[in-house]
Amino acid sequence: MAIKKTATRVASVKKPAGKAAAAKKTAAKSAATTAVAASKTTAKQPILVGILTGSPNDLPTVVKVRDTLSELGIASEIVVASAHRTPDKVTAYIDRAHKEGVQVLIGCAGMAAHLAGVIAGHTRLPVIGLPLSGGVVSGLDALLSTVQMPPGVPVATVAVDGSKNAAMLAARILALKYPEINQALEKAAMKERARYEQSADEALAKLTAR
Ligand code: C2R
Repeated sequence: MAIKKTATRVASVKKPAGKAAAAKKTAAKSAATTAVAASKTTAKQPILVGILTGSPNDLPTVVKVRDTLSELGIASEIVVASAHRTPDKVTAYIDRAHKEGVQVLIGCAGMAAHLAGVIAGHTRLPVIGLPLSGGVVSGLDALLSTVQMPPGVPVATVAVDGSKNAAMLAARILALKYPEINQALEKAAMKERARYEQSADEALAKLTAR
């Protein structure tokens, strides 16, 4: 599979209707709308990673997952959907992801972060959990909610706000199947090592000059 060009789709949850009754009435329609909206993009290569996040307010952190995947040549899509607020959208997306060949799912959420766990309950695909900071305990709530899954329903949980590692872990899973992604990871590791060694040399040179 060619993975040179990357593309990312972004689908968001529609704003809830003003009144609760109206919101309930449109719930099923809304779930379908999310799936259709995401499919209308011009992605040229298959989306391999689905990134779900619980709130539009999470996007500044979550977009870094997409960007890291993109640097590795992996196409992904971001969907704003919540296990608490729009559970129908979460399951509708998972169904579509299965049909369209998405291979890894990443659930990102802060506070009472049940999203990744709910995703893992609805799929056999590998699920990565990205706990997000915010709230009164700076992400510890999200970390524990994401990592403490019951036996048999694993969520591979990365650090609080660990966007880069969520992407790198997804890439490592995909690299088992796609040699191009393995090569991209090798290249990224070499680049990172060079950056690290150069910064160490510079820091030590400054100390010597003092
Ligand atoms: P708002 O900023 O929208 O009020 O959300 C979101 O990820 C966000 O970090 C506050 C926080 O609630 C989180 N959230 C969850 C879930 N849905 C939203 N933990 C979920 O389904 O687990």
